[in-house]
Amino acid sequence: MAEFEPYKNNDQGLAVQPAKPQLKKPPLYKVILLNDDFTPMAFVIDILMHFFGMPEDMATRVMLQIHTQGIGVCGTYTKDVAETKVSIVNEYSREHQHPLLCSMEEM
Ligand code: TYC
Repeated sequence: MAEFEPYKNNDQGLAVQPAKPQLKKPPLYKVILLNDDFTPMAFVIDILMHFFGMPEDMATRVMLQIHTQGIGVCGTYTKDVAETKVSIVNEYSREHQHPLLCSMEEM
């Protein structure tokens, strides 16, 4: 067998294709809120500010959009983060006896 010689071209004429990067970007998920007839508007604004980091004016606009169109996006996150937001928001709403529904969708 041929000896391996450091500092020499040891590929014996073989063409070697460089490996493609194996990392794909993780899929993103939209966290959404659904409209209902009972949750107070102020409660929804509070959720958008405190769990989704929106300033009050943006939280108010998003709440009104959900109120008029039925659904709205609170943010986009990786799967684990989206799942955590959904369960924290739903738990918080139940604790306060509101029927507000938070859910997620793959983008
Ligand atoms: N429709 C509710 C009301 O009139 C307000 C509301 C907004 C509820 C957004 C849920 O995701 C929601 N009090």
